[in-house]
Amino acid sequence: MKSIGSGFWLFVVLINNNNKGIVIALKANYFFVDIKDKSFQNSRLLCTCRARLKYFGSSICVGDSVDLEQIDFKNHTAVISAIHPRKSFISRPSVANLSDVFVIASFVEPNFDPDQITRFLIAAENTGQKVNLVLTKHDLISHQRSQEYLLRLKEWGYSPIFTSIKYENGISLLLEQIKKIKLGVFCGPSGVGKSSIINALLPHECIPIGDLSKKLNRGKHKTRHVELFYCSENALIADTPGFNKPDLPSDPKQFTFLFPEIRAQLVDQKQCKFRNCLHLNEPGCVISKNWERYSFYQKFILEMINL
Ligand SMILES: Nc1nc2c(ncn2[C@@H]2O[C@H](COP(=O)(O)OP(=O)(O)OP(=O)(O)O)[C@@H](O)[C@H]2O)c(=O)[nH]1
Ligand SMILES: [Mg+2]
Ligand SMILES: [Zn+2]
Repeated sequence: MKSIGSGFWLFVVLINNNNKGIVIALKANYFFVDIKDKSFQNSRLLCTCRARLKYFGSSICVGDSVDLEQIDFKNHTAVISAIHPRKSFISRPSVANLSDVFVIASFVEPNFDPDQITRFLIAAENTGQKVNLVLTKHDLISHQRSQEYLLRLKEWGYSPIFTSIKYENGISLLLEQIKKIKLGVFCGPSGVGKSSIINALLPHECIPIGDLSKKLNRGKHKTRHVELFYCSENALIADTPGFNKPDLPSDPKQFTFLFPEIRAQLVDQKQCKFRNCLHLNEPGCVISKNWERYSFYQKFILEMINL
């Protein structure tokens, strides 16, 4: 076998010297950044940042790829000196360089709310990255109801994964999927079980989980910060704080592409008469209005136009 030349080792040393890390979490005014140390092991450093370091006006966030200086591996500290260009971004929760969004909803406790979950799906689709749908608390509903949900969500254009941390349903399937990605973001309402799933996926983690407010049938906003966790050497998943109502994108023209039901109808060169058709009541519109979420689509578009 041919031996590896000295040029290769020089190249490896140069890569290791570029002091590039990934932001894992933000707490108070500090950043936790992972960087490969001299033995190529991940080393987590507590970092401050040069004053006023921003990326197109937005602050450093979890998932950002950053350059470090003044690295002190002994005391695990460093200073962030630059932010690398972002390949993708979701603004709420703020995460950079994501490759996948996992919208997490529960069948019950809190009840599946199609309007709310559609808003989460739209925000996820708006990132331009792959969107996955996970429904939790499978143990709390009958098999027959879950099959009805499966058919319904397929009509929405998604192939959901159903999970239960009680019976560990769907957990290994989800883990297999997550191991193949680069950086996935879990987002969804409070109390649906985002942190519980990460604990089930990664038994060495022990993320605090919250109770449900029985009166409101909602979570109590247990997770307060975005944080990345390793699902394999190269796959990261972000746990995020739950919230109730994601904002809609502001441009109605872009909005039409955020529904898989519309995208599926526009294949095979099928086109509406007008290029900027909003698929409301325009003449020559080829989009069928006979699908469950069309009423949400119509309502959201009118909401945007009237803003
Ligand atoms: N029965 C059942 N309960 C679950 C399941 N997954 C989570 N829970 C419960 O749901 C509650 C909320 O779980 P969390 O993991 O804290 O929810 P979260 O989505 O992280 O909530 P926030 O951090 O507030 O956004 C806890 O009481 C969990 O025990 C499940 O699969 N089945
Ligand atoms: Mg949580
Ligand atoms: Zn149309």
